[in-house]
Amino acid sequence: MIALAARPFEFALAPGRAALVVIDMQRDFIEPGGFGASLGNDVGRLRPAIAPIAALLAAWRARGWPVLHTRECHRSDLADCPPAKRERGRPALRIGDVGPMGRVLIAGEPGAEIIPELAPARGEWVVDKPGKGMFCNTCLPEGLHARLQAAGIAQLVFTGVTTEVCVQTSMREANDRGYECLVVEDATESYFPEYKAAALAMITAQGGIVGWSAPSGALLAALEAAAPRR
Ligand code: TIU
Repeated sequence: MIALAARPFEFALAPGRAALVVIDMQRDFIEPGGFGASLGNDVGRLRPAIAPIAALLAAWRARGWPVLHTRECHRSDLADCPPAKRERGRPALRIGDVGPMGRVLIAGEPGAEIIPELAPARGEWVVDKPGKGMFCNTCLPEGLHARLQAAGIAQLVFTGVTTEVCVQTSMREANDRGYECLVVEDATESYFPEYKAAALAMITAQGGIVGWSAPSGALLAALEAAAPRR
């Protein structure tokens, strides 16, 4: 176990059994003209998470540890997109409409791709999810939980966007399935700094009711000290 100073108290990271989870670092959320922008958001606010996530990806890859990327996206026929989700917020562009990066939030379109800075490497898991949470109707028929269990993964280290929407939803789903969850404070961002702060506070409140949090610097330093690169 690797001891990591975290909130609300120390996190014991299990080498090789902790997957790095990168939530929805897609062009549709981070670049102008995509889904995030269509909801009226300032997409530039998410960019500070990119460099810390890249550093964590390098650390996980150097040790041969599991990495899982998610993408929020839908089938081209929208069969997996509830009408209530498509209409929500009266966006300028709805899911499935044609925008500057192709059809908004549709699998295979340029906007649904992960940004090039954080492109998945060969062998890494890429999970397409129709909802905000990573366990909702993913990796069917057996489901994501069964696949993670089969791979011996017991802990999930969360990064990505946005903190209070897809990161927090996925972390809560994972916590209820028995995973020990850590969110990396500077490797996640929100369009709303106050919602990011509130999400991190509510995750770690009550003795870590949903999980732990720590900055990437502390995590990377703990790994360097305790787990040599391959
Ligand atoms: N709108 C917003 O903050 N987030 C999402 O719709 N999806 C994710 O968080 N990935």
